[in-house]
Amino acid sequence: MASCNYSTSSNAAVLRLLILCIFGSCSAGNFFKDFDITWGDGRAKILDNGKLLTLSLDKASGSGIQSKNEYLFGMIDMQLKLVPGNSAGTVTTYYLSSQGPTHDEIDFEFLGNLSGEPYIVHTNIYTQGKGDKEQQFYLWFDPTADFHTYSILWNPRTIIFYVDGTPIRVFNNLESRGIPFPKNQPMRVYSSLWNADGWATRGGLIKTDWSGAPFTATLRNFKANACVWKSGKSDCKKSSTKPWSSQELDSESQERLKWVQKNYMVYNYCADTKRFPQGLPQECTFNTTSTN
Ligand SMILES: *[C@@H]1O[C@H](CO)[C@@H](O)[C@H](O)[C@H]1NC(C)=O
Ligand SMILES: CC(=O)N[C@H]1CO[C@H](CO)[C@@H](O)[C@@H]1O
Repeated sequence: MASCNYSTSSNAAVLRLLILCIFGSCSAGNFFKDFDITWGDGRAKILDNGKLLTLSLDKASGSGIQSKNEYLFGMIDMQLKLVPGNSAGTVTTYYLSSQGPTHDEIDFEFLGNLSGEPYIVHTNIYTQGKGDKEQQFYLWFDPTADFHTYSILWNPRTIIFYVDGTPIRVFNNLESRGIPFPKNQPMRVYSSLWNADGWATRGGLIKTDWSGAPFTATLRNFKANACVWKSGKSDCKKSSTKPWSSQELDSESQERLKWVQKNYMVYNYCADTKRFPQGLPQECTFNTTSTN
């Protein structure tokens, strides 16, 4: 990230950030600096000098934010602590998206559940306006008990979804085989909490229990090791290679990915032959672990 203009009142905090920035790890996200609250009429709140952000949902409305910057490629991290207790019917989102009818999008959506029942992490990728590439996972921990890091690696070769550094999904660039890949449209980072009880929990069978409202999800430590798109161009120099810009899965990560896909995958569009009676989408013929 290019600059560090924190609007905090504490001199000590400013000094600490300045030192962090000078030594090259200017990564302490500040929601005042990095995000705009875009909807929800006061239901999204930035707290603790910009270190925390809460999204809330009640019967009248949810809430949402979007990043001030647009990015074209990067490693984007956010820590989230999801709606605790009975979160059935609620959806917390964290995603990248460009705009318009042929937009690109890389989605994490967290589908709530009854108390003690597992959340589902729903992922999808849109290229040029077309999605239909859902994969869903359970988590190997309770995502409401603490913060966990959800990351999107996006470079010209691949998109990798990570949970606490463990890859859960890979979508490789297969343009050479005629499959579109998001790589020309800069995207913003979005997050929101909204009611989706028409489909979210057990396919819509379980409705939101509004007696538990307001529902709250908390975000912190946004980090964009990313190329910022400004006035029609990227602030990353072609020649400078960032670690994430060519990152792919090493063999250890591939093993982790296989472990997740074997033990925690709930749904894979590439296995849904009923949904695609004319044949699975083309990218599914290349495998979803190593090559896709
Ligand atoms: C909610 O819990 C039920 C029962 O364990 C499970 O079948 C479902 O996949 C869980 N998650 C969602 C989002 O429905
Ligand atoms: C995760 C995944 O989609 N794996 C598939 C890889 O390809 C083999 C053979 O086509 C499938 O059986 C797996 O399901």
